[in-house]
Amino acid sequence: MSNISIEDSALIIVDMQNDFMPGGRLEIKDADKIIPTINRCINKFKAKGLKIFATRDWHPEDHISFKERGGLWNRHCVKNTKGAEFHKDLALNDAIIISKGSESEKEAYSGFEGTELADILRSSNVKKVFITGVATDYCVKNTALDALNHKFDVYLIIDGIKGIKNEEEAIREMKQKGIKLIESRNL
Ligand code: VGL
Ligand code: ZN
Repeated sequence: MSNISIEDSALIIVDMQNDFMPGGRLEIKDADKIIPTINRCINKFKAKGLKIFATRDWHPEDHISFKERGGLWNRHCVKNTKGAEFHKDLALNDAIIISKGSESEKEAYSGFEGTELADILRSSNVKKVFITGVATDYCVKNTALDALNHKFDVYLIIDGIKGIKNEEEAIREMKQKGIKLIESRNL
């Protein structure tokens, strides 16, 4: 595949937080291994003066997605805790941070849910979004599908994502719905 133009694009890095990394409260196997790839993507976007967004799960202590509230997950990414911080090796510096899932009673797997992400992208004249991060089968998928709903052209950077358990199926679904797959080396 030839390199594609990223002039009207933004990079969205999903939930690269300590609790989702090996040793974290909701660890995803090998989630830290995609960091060098993501950092290379950051450099490419930065070199072109393009916007970089980093979403983060930013939950209150009693979030509805936690097991003690009948949800699916161990308590994770509680705002202002170490577990909610971005992995230290991620070269985020001037990324725009988008916090989600910060209301106790609302699930928010997508970076577009209850945030200003769509407005900022639109006012920056972004047409294409490139998505990396975790988890492929939850927040990455929901963010990517929401980006499609908001009429952006959506690319999934396939060597820059990691899933919890249904990664293949999630990728198939995204592809079938119109999301394009790209390798970071073709950026
Ligand atoms: C996520 C489970 C719970 C994710 C967030 O970032 O994919 N997964 N909260
Ligand atoms: Zn969460």
